[in-house]
Amino acid sequence: MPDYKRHLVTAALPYANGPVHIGHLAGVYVPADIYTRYLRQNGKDVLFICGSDEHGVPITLKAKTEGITPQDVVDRYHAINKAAFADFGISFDIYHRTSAPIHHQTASAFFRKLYDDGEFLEKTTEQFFDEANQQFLADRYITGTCPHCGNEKAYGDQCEKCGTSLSPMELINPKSMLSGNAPILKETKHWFLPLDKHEPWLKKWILEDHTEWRSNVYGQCKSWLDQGLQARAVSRDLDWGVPVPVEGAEGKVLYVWFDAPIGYISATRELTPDWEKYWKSEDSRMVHFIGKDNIVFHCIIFPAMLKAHGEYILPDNVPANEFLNLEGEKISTSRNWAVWLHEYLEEFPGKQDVLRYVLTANAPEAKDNDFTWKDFQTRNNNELVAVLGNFVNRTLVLTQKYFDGKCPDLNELADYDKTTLGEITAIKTRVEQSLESFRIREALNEAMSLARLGNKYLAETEPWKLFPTDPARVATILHVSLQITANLTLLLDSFLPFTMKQLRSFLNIPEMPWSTIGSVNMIPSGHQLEKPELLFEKIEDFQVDFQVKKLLETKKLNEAKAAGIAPSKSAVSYDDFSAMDIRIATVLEAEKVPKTQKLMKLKVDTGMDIRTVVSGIAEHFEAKDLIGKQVTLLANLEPRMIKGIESKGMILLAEDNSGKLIFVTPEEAMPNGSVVK
Ligand code: B3M
Ligand code: ZN
Repeated sequence: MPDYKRHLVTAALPYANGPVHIGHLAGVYVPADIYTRYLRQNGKDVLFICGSDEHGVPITLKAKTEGITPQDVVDRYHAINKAAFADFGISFDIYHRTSAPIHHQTASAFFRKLYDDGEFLEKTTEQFFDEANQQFLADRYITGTCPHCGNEKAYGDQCEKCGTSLSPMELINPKSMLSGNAPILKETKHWFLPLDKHEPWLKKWILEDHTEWRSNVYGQCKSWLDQGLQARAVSRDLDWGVPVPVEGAEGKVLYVWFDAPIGYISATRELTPDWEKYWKSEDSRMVHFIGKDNIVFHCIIFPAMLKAHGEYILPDNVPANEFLNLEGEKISTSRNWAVWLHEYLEEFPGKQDVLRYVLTANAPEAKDNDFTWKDFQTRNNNELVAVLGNFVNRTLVLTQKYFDGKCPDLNELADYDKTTLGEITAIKTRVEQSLESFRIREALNEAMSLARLGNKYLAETEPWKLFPTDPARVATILHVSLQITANLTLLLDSFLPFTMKQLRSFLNIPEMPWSTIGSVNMIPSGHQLEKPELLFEKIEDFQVDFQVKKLLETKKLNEAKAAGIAPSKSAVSYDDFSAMDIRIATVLEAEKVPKTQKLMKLKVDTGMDIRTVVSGIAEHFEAKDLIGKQVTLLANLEPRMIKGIESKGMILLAEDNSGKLIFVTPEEAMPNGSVVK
């Protein structure tokens, strides 16, 4: 890369409509954090920018289902997600939010400049409108059948099944998410960004000048550009968002995908008065880390906006990851099919680096990948514990044992020692090459190769066998092993920041710059080490079995939900249950209650008494069919007056999800008054 003076690393702004999960971490935040930490290790001037995306229909829909305001929704999830990222060591310089006044102001001014410069088209078009709610139906307010794959639950902006981006008009059988009704068409005015006008330079910029972009990113851009770009609406008829700063635009806000990427700019403004240096000078380099569903917005639409504005730099690279699945299925917030970060931390306290490691080692860089708990356990036990942890622990424990925790002298170097130490620089170069071309999982594998090398070195030199006969040789072996360990703290720092910090404290060494790697004198002879502890511990079968069981329960619950089965109620005490007096009784007489649709008056023999019960079953049964029937009765329910009749007790019925009712009747005739328990 040319020598840039400063770096702007952005990570996609997650919608503040739910908590973040492992898919988010693996797709965007862990790789972005690794890359940024690497730049910082190299002494680069870098800003790492992120925040909550707080506008858009996902937020207002969530508010509506919960009966709270959109601001309540974003306040809640902004706080949760900000904390979750901090807990996992995602080292943002700022985690901002798009509901902040400085963002509204920045986005508004940006729009206004494009408007004043004549960069928009103004068009009146017909849009779907919900008459019952008197509201236009933007984006996710509308669902229908996807014209490409037949998915009946496609949204107005995208089909999540086949990934196609859609416009509401393309949906077959469109329905309002608000009323469930078919919408009508109504005219409304909006502003459009004429992407077709930008197509020629975008083609050159991406297809010719950025052939180094990842093939998934390049390929998606090429397919958009080959199809020909069209003008895109950048405003919506909604009441939540940044108001369109134009006279006569009441009730209209900026499209969320217009304001959200400007969120990177407003966050930088909030962070530093020097923000323009990062955004507006050619010797700054901008990199966007995103998920694959955001490619078009970051590679085509936002660059077109930036270019139209005229003062800003464009991204130099957009490393987009594919998706991470969980145990073979797409991660889904609504189906609760996810590993939530806050839950992970409760169940695996202190093991942030294990998750960072597994998500990086298995990162969905070139294709969708699967996270399984078995793989999580295997990677922890076979790689972190058995390779990295084992090498470091043996080195530190043997140094304590033989040399009182002081780095021993380097005596004569054998060829094997020299080739082993010589490998460090080669590994450093390979890690650099991988990181600089955003092959993060490959970089981790390269960095780990030094731990594997160290492990092999100890296994082959066997210092524990030599000590009685050749302590000078053991001193050299441990000296070499300590230099390898010190180099590991640098190579792995961006991947496993918590563990490497801990390891530095065991080694009693400060943070050092990346350029130190390869030095074989990071720990001088005689340097006093601290008492070590284990860096990693084994993950046992019961721990992963518990996680898998939790997912199976989720699956069962989702199936029940899909089948329309009522959700379970909260637990009651045994005493509450046994307080209910449930009896077998026989119907003696039955008649419909006059002037009602549903009510049936029954006279029943409970064995204890003959009593009247009013039951809402008249639409389901004929009175004459009930005489002589044995039923189950909640006998001690407080009596109630229903249509002037005193009803004592309640007859129990089973109801399926279509509303069909049947009596709960004993399998064989039972004496009236028999207790059900
Ligand atoms: N909030 C979409 C998403 O979370 C969107 C990203 C905005 S980045 C400017 O996938
Ligand atoms: Zn589809």
